[in-house]
Formats: sequence, structure tokens, C-alpha cells
Amino acid sequence: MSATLIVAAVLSLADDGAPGAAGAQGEVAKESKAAGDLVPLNIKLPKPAFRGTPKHVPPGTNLEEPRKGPRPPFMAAKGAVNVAAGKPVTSSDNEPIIGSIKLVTDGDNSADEGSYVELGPGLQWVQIDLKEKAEIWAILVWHYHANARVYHDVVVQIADDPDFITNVRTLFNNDHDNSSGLGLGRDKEYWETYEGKLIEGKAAVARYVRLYSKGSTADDQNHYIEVEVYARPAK
Ligand SMILES: [Ca+2]
Ligand SMILES: [Ca+2]
Repeated sequence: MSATLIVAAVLSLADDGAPGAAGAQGEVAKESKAAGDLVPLNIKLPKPAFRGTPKHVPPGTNLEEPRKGPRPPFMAAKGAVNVAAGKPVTSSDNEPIIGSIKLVTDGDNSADEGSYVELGPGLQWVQIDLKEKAEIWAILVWHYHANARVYHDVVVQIADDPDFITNVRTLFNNDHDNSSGLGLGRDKEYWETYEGKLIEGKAAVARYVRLYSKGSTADDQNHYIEVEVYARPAK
């Protein structure tokens, strides 16, 4: 064995022991032995538009404790990148109040003026066509992070077809009272921040991603700044 090969083998071991591999993601790490080496996901975060979260908890919410400090690195399969950038978006609201649904996948996750689309009040969805089946490791969503707010009935589903009939799987659902009728959600509501909400894909394979929401603590409308889908081509 050449010296180069030995070095490569040692480096590969070091990758497995990268910080953040243990703990909260232990389950994923175990599952993905077959998927090969896990590496920290390379996420480009926007500038924070505000700091801290309000002390009061809005009535009728089912909030998780805000995290102290930055999100730990998320471990995903090597080669998982944002495949949603530039991909076509459709929506339950064809005539947004502000902006265009193209903003959902235009690659800009900043809270700057003009960076968000505003959909009508009540339950609305946006849907991304990844154009081919992908092995999904993480979905990151920024609804709106120019100020602190909590969106209601956030449900994230993946499917094999655009009508969400075939092989529909729910990756996240915080509709704790099933007021949106998509099933009882066990996930918590959360404050929007510049870090976005990271939803684990658990290496599920799908072509279509759909995200629901039903207004926020700020108003009844629904907003998206960006949705990123970290995935690699499905085998
Ligand atoms: Ca955007
Ligand atoms: Ca609800």
C-alpha cells in the first residue's frame, strides 16, 4: 500500500469522527453506514436580521424552546447539495399578494427587501419539482426572518407525483390540533430565525417537495424567502 493510500484511509476515518456526528443525529449516523461517509452539510446562512426572540409566548402555540447558540453541524451523505436552487415552484396561490413564487428557489435566503413572496391567508402550500428523484437529507425553510414570528401548521411532505397521491411521506408536521386536516402533528412550532428550520430527510427518495403553512403570529398570510433541499441523485 502506498503512503498516499494510507493517508487517504486515515482522512476517511477522521471524517467519520467529525464534531456533531454523535448525539442528536446518532440515529441518522447509524442508519447511513450503508450510505457511506457522513460529512457536515455546507449551509450558507444569511445575515441575521434581528437578535433574540420575544419573551412572551403567543397564545395557541405549541412552541419549542429557542436553541441557545448556533445550530450544531448537520451530518449528511457526501455529495448532498442544495438541488432545489432554480427548480420550478408551484403554489396553491397562483397570484401572490407580494413577490413571485420564483423567489422560493432563487438562491437568496436573505431577509432583504423584496426577498419574500406573500401568499394569501389561510392554508397555502408551495411545491418544488426537483426534476428527478433525489435522496433527501435535509430541507431548510425560511418563511420570513426580518422579525420574530411563528408560522402555524407547518407541514412538509414529499411524494413521487405532483398531485401528492403516490408514496406521500410527511417529514414534518406541527399542526398539533389537526386544524389543517393533514393529520395530527407531533412536531413543535418554532420561532423563525436567520438559520432557517432544518427538517431531516432521512435519506428518503422523492421528486416533489410540498410545504404547507397557515398564517403566523404576525398575520394570516403565508411567506417564503427560500427553501433549500439538500440531496444527492437517487440510486
Ligand atoms: Ca429566495
Ligand atoms: Ca393547527
